[in-house]
Amino acid sequence: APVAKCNIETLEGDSLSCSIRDHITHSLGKPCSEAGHRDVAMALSMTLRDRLVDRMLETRMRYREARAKRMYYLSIEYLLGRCLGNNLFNMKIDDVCRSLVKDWGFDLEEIREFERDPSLGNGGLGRLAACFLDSLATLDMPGCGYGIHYEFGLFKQSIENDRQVERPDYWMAEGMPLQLERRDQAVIIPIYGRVEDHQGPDGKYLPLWVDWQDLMGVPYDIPIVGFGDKTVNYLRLFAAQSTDNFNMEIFDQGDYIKAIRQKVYSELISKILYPSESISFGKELRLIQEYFLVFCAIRDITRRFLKQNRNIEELPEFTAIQLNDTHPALAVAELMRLLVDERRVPWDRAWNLTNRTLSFTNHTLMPESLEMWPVDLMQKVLPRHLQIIYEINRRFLDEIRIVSNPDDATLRRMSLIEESGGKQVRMANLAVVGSHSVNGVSKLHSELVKKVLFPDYAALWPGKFNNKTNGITPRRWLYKANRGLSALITEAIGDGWIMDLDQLKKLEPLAGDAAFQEKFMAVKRANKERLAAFVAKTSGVVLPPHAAFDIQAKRIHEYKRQLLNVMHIIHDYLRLVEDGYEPPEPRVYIFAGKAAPGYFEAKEIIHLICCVAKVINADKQAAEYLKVVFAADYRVSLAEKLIPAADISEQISTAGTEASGTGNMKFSLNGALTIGTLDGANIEIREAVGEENFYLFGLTAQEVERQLAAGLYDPWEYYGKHPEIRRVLDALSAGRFTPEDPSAFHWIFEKLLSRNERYLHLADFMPYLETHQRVGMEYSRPEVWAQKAICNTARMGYFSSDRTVREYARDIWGIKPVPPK
Ligand code: DL6
Repeated sequence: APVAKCNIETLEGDSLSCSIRDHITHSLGKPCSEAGHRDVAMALSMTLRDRLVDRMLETRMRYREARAKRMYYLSIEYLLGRCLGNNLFNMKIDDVCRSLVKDWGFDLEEIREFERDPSLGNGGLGRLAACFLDSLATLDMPGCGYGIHYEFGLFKQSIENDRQVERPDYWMAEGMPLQLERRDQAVIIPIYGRVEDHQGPDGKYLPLWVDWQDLMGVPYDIPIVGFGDKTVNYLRLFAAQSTDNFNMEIFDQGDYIKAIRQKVYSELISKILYPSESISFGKELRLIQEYFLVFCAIRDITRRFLKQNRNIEELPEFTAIQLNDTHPALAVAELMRLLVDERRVPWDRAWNLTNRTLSFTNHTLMPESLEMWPVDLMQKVLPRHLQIIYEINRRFLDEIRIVSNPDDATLRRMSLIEESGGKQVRMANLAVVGSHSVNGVSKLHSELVKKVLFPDYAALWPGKFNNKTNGITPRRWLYKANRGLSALITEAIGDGWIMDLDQLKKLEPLAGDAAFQEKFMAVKRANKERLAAFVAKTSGVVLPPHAAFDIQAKRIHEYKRQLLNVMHIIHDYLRLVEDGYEPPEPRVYIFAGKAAPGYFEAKEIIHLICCVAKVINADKQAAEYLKVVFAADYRVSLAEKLIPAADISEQISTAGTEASGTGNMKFSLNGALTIGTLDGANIEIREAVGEENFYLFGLTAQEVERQLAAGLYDPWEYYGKHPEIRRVLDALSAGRFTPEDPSAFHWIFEKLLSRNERYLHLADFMPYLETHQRVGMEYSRPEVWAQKAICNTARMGYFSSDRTVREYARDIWGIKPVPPK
C-alpha cells in the first residue's frame, strides 16, 4: 500500500494506520511488508508520540494563557510501568488499535509485551509519583515531574538455585520512542571547588564559588497523558553528560586518558538507580545524584518562570515544588543559593520565598532510611551549599531560642547538624525547616511523623504538619489491569467510575445479588487462570485455579514480614503431612518482590521461600492442598498480572512500620480480601470496606511501641507457650527445607528468638494463624466470599490518587484545574 505522511489529528482507523505505516517506512527504514511485531510496536509508539506532543504543546499554551500556577514534583524515582498500553487506554484508542493491527495479522497484547518496564524506581515511593502524574493530567492540573534519566533501572531479578540473582536492567534496549530529547535545554551544573569571600558591587558580602568543575544535564521529556486525551503534561528526566570544555585543562597538559576518565565519571552520575534506601557505599555518587536532580530541576523551573517576564518575588504565587521524601531536600539550599547569590535577593526575603515554594512529604519511619550526609563530604562536593545550610541552621536556632527558649537537648535534636559521631547534615530536618508543609502518607503515619519523628518541630509549627493519605490511579490499576472486572463494572453502573472512583459505591446493592456475584467471581477465576498459565510458562509450577490465591507482592524487607507468611505456610504444611489435617480449601501462595542486593536477611528470605516451595510442590501428600510460588522480577507489568488474580492480599507489616502501602489499595480495589495488621493505610482501608470485609490481626502500633520501649518483648515466652511456634522454628533450625545444608536457616531461629527482634514476629504469629483459619473457612463459602470481595471493590473509591492529588492541590500546592475550553 502507498505510504504517505498524514494528519493524525483524528486517531481513527485510517489516519492511525497511515501514520504507523509512515513510521515503519520513514523512521524504521523498512518496507511495511517486512514489519514484525517489534516494528509495529515501535511505529505505534511513535504515532502516539506525535499525537501526544501536539497535545502537550497545546496544554502548555493553555496553562500559559491562563497564567496558571504550576506544581513541580521532585522525585529521585518514578516507577512508570509500560507506557504504550497505558497511553492507548488513556487516549481511548485501544479497541481501534487492536482491530487495526489484527487486520495486519498482529496481536496487540503481543505488541505490548515488547515494551520493557521503565523501572526507574524501587517501590512505593516511585510508583506513587507515577500515579500522581496520571491523576494530575487526568484532572487537567498543571503539574509535572522532574527526575533522573537512569541508564540502568532497578536490577532484573532471576531465581537461580533458589536464590536471587541480579542483572543490570538496560531498560532502553528496545528503544524508548516515547521520549523527546531536549538538548537545547541542557543545564550546566557546577560541582566541587571552594568558596571565596568577596564584596559585591553593592558593597555587600559576596561569596564566590570558584574552581568548580561542571557537568551537563540533558533533559528527556516523557509525555503524560490524562484519561480522555485532553491534557498532556510531562515527566522531565535529566541524563548526566560531560561538557565539552570541562577537561580542556588536563587535555592541554596532554593527559588525554585522565581527561577521558573525568568524562566517564561525569556520565556515571545518571548511570544507575540505587537499589536500596540505606546507602552504605558509593555515597559520594548518590549525593551528587541528588544534587544533580535538584540543580537541574530548580534551574529549569526558574528559567521557565522568568521567561514569562515575571518578577522572582512572585515565585511562590506561580510555583509549588513538592519534595518527594528527603532525596531532593537539597532544593532548600539550592533555591536559597540561586536567590541570594545569583539574583541578589536579601537573605530574609529569599528564605520567605523558598519556604512558601517548597513542601515536603515523608515516606518512611525507618531510622536507617533517614538520610544524613557527612559534613566533610558535603564540604568537598558542595561547599557553597554547606555554607548555606550552616547559615540556615544558625538563624533557625537563634530564632527558636527567642520563640520558645528550648533546653540544649531540644536544640540539639532540632539542629540541621547531627553532632555526635562525625558531623552530618540531617536532610529530613533541612526539608522540614525549609518547607511550608510537611505531610505523611496515611492517617497513622502522619500522627507518627508528628509524635515520633519530629515532635519538637510539630510543637513549634503545629499548622505545618498534615496528612495526605496515598492513592492509586484507577486507570492503570483497574481499567487497564483488570479488563474483565472493568467491563463488568461498566456494564453494571456505567463508566463514570474511571474518572470518579467514588461511583463504585453504586455496586454495593449488587454485593448480595447472586447473578452479579457469579459474574464477579467468574472474572476473578478467568484472571486466576491467566496467571496460572503465566506461572506455568515461567516457572513450571501448575496452579489449580479453584484454590484461593493468596499473594504477598512487595519489596522484601523484615518489617514487611514475609517471614511471618512463610512460617504460616510451614505450619500448614506440617499440619497436613504430620497431623493429617486437611484444610477447608486448597491454597496457592504467591510471593513476589526484590531484595536489595546488600541486604542479607532479605535475600535469605527469598532463599527460604524458594526452598519451602520446592519441598512443598514436590510433596504428593500436599499436592491437592498447597502450592507455593516465588514469581521472579516483580515490576509494574507483573503486578498488573498478579493483583487482579488475588483472592487474599497479605498486608502484614508490624504495626507502626509501613508508612502507608499502596499495594494494599490495588488488591482491595480488585476484589481481594486483606489479611492485615493495623498499619499504614490498612487502617483506613478497613474503615472504608467494613470490618467484616477485612481480616484483622496483630498488635497495634501503640502496643508494639510499648513492648519495644519497655523491653517487654520476650520471644522465648511465645516459643515455650505455643507448640505451633516451636514446631515451625525447630523445623527451620533443623534444616527441614534444606537437607543438603541443614544449618542454612538457623539464623532465622536465632533472630526470631532474640529479644532485640524489632518486628515482633512471634507476638503476632498465633493471632495470624487463627485469622488465616477464619479466612479458609469463609473462602469455602462462595456466596459469603463473593459478597465480601464485591464490597471491597465497591468501597475503595476514596483511595483513588485523584482524591489524593486534589487534596494536595487544595491544601498545599494551591493549583487549580485548567481544562480545555
Ligand atoms: O508513600 C509511598 C510509599 C508508602 O506507601 C510505603 O509504605 C513506604 O514504605 C514507601 N517508602 C519508600 C521508601 N522511602 N523512603 N525514603 O518507598 O512510600
